Amino acid sequence: MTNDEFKILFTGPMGAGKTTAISALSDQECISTDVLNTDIDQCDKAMTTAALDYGFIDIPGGGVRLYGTPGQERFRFMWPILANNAAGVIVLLNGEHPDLDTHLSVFVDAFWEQGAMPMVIGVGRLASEDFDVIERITDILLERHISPPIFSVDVREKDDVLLLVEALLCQIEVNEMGMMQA
Ligand SMILES: Nc1nc2c(ncn2[C@@H]2O[C@H](COP(=O)(O)OP(=O)(O)OP(=O)(O)O)[C@@H](O)[C@H]2O)c(=O)[nH]1
Ligand SMILES: [Mg+2]
Repeated sequence: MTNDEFKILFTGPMGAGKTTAISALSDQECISTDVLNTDIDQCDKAMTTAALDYGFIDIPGGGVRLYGTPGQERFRFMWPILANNAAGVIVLLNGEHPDLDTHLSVFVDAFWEQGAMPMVIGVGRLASEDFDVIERITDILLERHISPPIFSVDVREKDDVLLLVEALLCQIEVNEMGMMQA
């Protein structure tokens, strides 16, 4: 990786839209490891990521490497492997899911344990006036003394995913400037 290349990670539960988000945004053909979904009880969709997703965004003088994790906890061993050298993490959630609060806790805690890296939360499938869910997420995070930016997004929309990445890159840059001054 050059100095102007960042690796960032998309994580979150099954069906939150990690694979969709990376393919919406990538400037190169994505690498996907989706296989037939045998966890229909967890999420009713045809395919699921068994190992990782990979995409790449070109930026002047460098690029952003986009990695996606599997969502199932049984593939959790992949999370720290993929988090290695990541500059930050985007946690995607399904705002309609009944286990939203548990998903938030599981994924935020898992990646915070890797070292307090810059984080952004993207919540999908929210009605535009659904501020209660965002407030609840904010409260759960404040209990952990963290306050990452939280956005309502449609992962199928490139601009929404780009907003998440830009918010994360801003945090990464601020962190790097802080480290240079220290
Ligand atoms: N109708 C609707 N579909 C959505 C919305 N957001 C995401 N989706 C769909 O939800 C699905 C998400 O699937 P994936 O991208 O495979 O999710 P994932 O997070 O990679 O899931 P795993 O790899 O199984 O962990 C896709 O079919 C998206 O098109 C939304 O706001 N509305
Ligand atoms: Mg996937």
